[in-house]
Amino acid sequence: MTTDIPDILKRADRFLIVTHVNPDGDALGSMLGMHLALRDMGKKSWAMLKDSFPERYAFLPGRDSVCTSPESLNGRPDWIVSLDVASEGRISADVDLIRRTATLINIDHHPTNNGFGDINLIQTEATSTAELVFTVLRRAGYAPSPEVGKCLYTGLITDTGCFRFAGVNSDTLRLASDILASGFDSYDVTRHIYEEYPLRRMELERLLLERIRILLEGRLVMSTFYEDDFKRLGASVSESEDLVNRLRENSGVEVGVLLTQISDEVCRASLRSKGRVDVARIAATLGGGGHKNAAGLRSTLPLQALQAEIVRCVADALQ
Ligand SMILES: [Mn+2]
Repeated sequence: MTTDIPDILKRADRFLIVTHVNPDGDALGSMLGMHLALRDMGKKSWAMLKDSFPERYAFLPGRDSVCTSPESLNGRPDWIVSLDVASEGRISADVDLIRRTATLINIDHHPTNNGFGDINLIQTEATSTAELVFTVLRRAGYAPSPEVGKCLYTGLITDTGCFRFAGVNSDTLRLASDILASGFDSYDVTRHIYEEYPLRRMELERLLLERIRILLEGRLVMSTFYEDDFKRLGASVSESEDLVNRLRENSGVEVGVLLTQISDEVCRASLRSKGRVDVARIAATLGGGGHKNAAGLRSTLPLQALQAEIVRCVADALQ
């Protein structure tokens, strides 16, 4: 069996495309970009997502063709393509049954990815999984439609903070240029992502700033959301997705941490750094993962205990 991914995309048929729980722009853009491209190539392709599709990315082409459960697939995939997923348990789809007969291709850029696929393409230098999707599609002889371009561009700009985050280099911009050449309006993408927030997001931002705690002599900034905030504002946790970046914007701050109490039992923490602190390592010690400058975790520790653990880890890392 060949393990050359472009060759498989070219020759094989019947693909199921999946991504990670709590999907972000790279997850959704990569999934839909791959899915629509395979359909353009005349393949049978399904995209499956158990999470509800975030409103912020509802403009993405192909969103209406996303299935939510294996029962709704009208056929059996031979291949599962997992995109932007760091570990198998984080796939947002019930793939266990399909996995028994299908081959799993794992395409990702998280350094914590353990290579859980039967075939793995893990490139940690890539700033987004969307770039890897674009590259394998191009090697398979596919030139992106404007719809596919839009999806992949979404992944690229959201994972790089519009080309702002660490790791952006000439390859990133070259790929962005090639993706834009597919012929869609780039402002149509950025406007939907950054200038169409519901007003309730501003309320979330107000709470975020009201509750900041400046710790470790200004090198760590934390804030907290509670389950009740989302209920009261009619917002979803995913709408607070990138507010954590606000916490590391000030001079002297090395790490920003946003804690979210999702339920009585589960807290989520998003960690961002902008220098020497490797937050992926901190997240990993608490059961999560991610990148050096952006990581996350879910924990069953009580909020106060989780917060204390994180402060201790950041203090250690700053030593
Ligand atoms: Mn990503």
